Amino acid sequence: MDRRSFVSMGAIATGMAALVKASQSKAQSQDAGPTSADAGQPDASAAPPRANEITPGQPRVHTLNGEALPWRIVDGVKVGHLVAEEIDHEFAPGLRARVWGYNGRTPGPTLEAIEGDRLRIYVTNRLPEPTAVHWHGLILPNGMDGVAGLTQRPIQPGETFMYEFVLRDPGTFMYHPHYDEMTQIALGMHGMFIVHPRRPRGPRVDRDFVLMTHEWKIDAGARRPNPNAMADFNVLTFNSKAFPATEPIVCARGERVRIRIGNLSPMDHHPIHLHGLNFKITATDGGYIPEQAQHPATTALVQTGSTKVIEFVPQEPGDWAMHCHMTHHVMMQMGHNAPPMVGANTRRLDRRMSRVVPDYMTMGTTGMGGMGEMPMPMPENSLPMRGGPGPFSYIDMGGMFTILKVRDRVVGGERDRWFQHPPGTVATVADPARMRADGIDPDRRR
Ligand SMILES: [Cu+2]
Repeated sequence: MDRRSFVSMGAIATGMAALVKASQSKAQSQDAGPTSADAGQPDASAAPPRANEITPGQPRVHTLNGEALPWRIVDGVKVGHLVAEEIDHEFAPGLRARVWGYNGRTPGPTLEAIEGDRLRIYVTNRLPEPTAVHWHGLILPNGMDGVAGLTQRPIQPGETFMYEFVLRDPGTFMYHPHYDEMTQIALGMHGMFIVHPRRPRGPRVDRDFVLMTHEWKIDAGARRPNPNAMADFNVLTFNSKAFPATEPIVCARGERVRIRIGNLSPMDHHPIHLHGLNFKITATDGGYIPEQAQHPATTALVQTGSTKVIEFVPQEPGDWAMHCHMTHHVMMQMGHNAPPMVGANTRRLDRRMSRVVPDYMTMGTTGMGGMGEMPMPMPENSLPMRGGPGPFSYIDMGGMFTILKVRDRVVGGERDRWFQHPPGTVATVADPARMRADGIDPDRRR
């Protein structure tokens, strides 16, 4: 390890209380939920859908930390407008960056429509370079496929293109640029595209969530992500938010819940793991999986360039973790490049360093667990290594992490409340007398 690494670790070690405090106070109040837009008209041939249903029995999707694109109905056509533009985005309190997105957000608004609908989507390019929009997974006329150079000419800055097509197949799709993909997708241009079946398919669900995974390289203090990164992504997000800014998923036990997970990360697949239940993968961006072919799982591998739809009926109430199982994907900016310090004896170094840097302490010699909550100064515009406040202590996962809140009943306000554990159901420190009674030696060393 070189001297600069020590000094930078030392600088980290002297006091980031302000940032931790800010993220704690704002953690649960970020983004007061999606503003679900009126996404069009129901199937006229069926019984009318109820409030918040898009077809009878099918709830509108809930884009966590996001929203749906509003449609205007013109002569039976659903007309929408996407504006590709640079925006100022907050990943979590303490970290903002200039990114690229659609309609002021990343991911862009969720497109939600019904099988058989005719869509007319205007795309205005307010970027400094050309773009094009590809409708990932949809089968449509070749000239509407949005591949610059191959199926259309690029949309120049300032131009507006019109895409028009009929939604042949229901499913969970995505949209993203197909021009300078490396830059534009890395900078946040992507969105989910949900096509509901006109007639119900499979068991009806009570809740239907939309979640786009992504990875970014944002050097501490930088104003923009680095779109040229190929490795060392250091900000991992659900719907472009890092925990604790990720909106929790709230549902009641016994409800059937669907989560549609997409991945347009530049380089990585994300094994998304859920605690407290098992689920079945019911569909991909290629269509529905026949029920006989669905198998139970607790982790869904969402490859880059794909969607996975999972469905489950939670039975056990609680606050359950939902996260990418790649351990670096629940870390934040500071963790990945830290020198390996576990087991190092740094007393002499600490003594010498403290002569020049008061309160100096080398970090990480007993592991990295406590580093996210350390009161340390951070470079401006950066996030701690990971994590956020929890009901028992600091939660030392951040990034691609959120909480599934399963309740007996959903009455409102659950997203801001921690689970109340029934007495006697929380793991805690063992009583030595009880250990002895159970034949366990409390003084055992090895
Ligand atoms: Cu991941």
